[in-house]
Amino acid sequence: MYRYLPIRRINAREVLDSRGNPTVEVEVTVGEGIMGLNGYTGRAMVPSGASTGKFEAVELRDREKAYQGQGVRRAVENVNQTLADAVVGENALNQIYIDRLLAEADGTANKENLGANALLGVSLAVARAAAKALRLPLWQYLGGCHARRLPVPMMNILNGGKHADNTVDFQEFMIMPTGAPCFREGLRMCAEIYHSLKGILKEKGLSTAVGDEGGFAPDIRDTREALELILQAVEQSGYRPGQEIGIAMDAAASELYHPQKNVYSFPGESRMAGSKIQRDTREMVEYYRDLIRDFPIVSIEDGLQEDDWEGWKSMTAELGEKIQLVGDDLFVTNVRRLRCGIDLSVANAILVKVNQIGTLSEAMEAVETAHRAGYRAVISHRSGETEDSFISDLAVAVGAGQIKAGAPCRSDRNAKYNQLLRAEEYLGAAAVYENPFFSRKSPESLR
Ligand code: 2PG
Ligand code: MG
Repeated sequence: MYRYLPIRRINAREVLDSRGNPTVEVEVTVGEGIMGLNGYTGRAMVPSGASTGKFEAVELRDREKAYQGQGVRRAVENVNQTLADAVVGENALNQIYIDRLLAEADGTANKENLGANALLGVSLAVARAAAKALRLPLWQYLGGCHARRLPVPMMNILNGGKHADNTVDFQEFMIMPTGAPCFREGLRMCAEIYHSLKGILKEKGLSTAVGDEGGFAPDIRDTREALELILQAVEQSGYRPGQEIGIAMDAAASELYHPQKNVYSFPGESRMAGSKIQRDTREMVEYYRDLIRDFPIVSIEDGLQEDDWEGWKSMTAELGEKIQLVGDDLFVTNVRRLRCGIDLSVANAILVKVNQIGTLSEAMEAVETAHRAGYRAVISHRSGETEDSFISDLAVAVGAGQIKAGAPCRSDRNAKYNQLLRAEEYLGAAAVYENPFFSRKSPESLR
């Protein structure tokens, strides 16, 4: 029988994220009985990026004195008033319709009116409340009875770029336990490698301070040195690079790009070398080609900047058969931009960040669109996170097969991994964990 689970009450508040910045937390109560009796409350917290793509949905900040302008009181008010008016009384089980109502209440394409942070808090909390009312784990509610795939972690153990104050120019260096037999073992391998890396850095007299996502942030020469240190850590932990552990990078190239000169600058590498180092688009692609030749790299995210469709096209033609090319700032979890990329044969995977688009349904639609075109989807955290582990449930629900959730350090990151441990245990023998690159086909060959 068709079931109607009305949203009874919505309440938002300002809380703190992992960087000490305010963010939106929303509680949604649903229930068929008289409010407070048969009610179920779902809660969600909104993450926040530092290297944000310019096409992302807008995060509303107060720009007042409190929190040096970073307050989200207006977004909180928008939840408590406008968005509550829009969805209270509506059926929480109809997530797509709820999300549409939220987007309509905002009325803009990029959610700048009420704020994507306001909309997302409600959208996620509605799903949580619905799952609770049905007494289902969130991943099972979102993904149904066939959801069973645990993602391979894309674990960032060395930080640079906008996420740290060191000389590493690329933002993230990640390990992927592609050869692990299950998620739990993969997580263990990554944590061991993380600790080995710490020992190696210490031994070399390098800093073991961490960046925003918990990865180490030493002052080292360049990308090659970062990759060598990681390989050393992998081997010291007793694992074979390339077989059990693959390497992924997020260049976050939009942050390095200078539109006036049409080049990518490498300020850290320049500082260490004592001379100015920059690369144009062609040189960037050649740089990646050489790195892929010399290191077991399986995935590069945002290798070029967010506006360079032509550059991306030739990078994909050159490297797309060899490795995964992930569009983050390029696609911003936006189906319109993703479709454009698919038409142009640009990239072969999308990074999915729920707050880049502002509602759960739109993020799920992005995954669906990617999969239908033979693209992969990587579910991702933001550099500013909270204890909310929604993305872990989402990764299992959509069978993404990959999750980017930072280092095994700091509870905001481990909350994601710990939730996946629970999901794997709950699934038992039904759980699936596989190398996502095992049956890799280029987008062309799939069309
Ligand atoms: C990225 C993300 C997450 P941020 O670029 O992929 O790692 O960083 O949240 O700062 O955009
Ligand atoms: Mg990125």
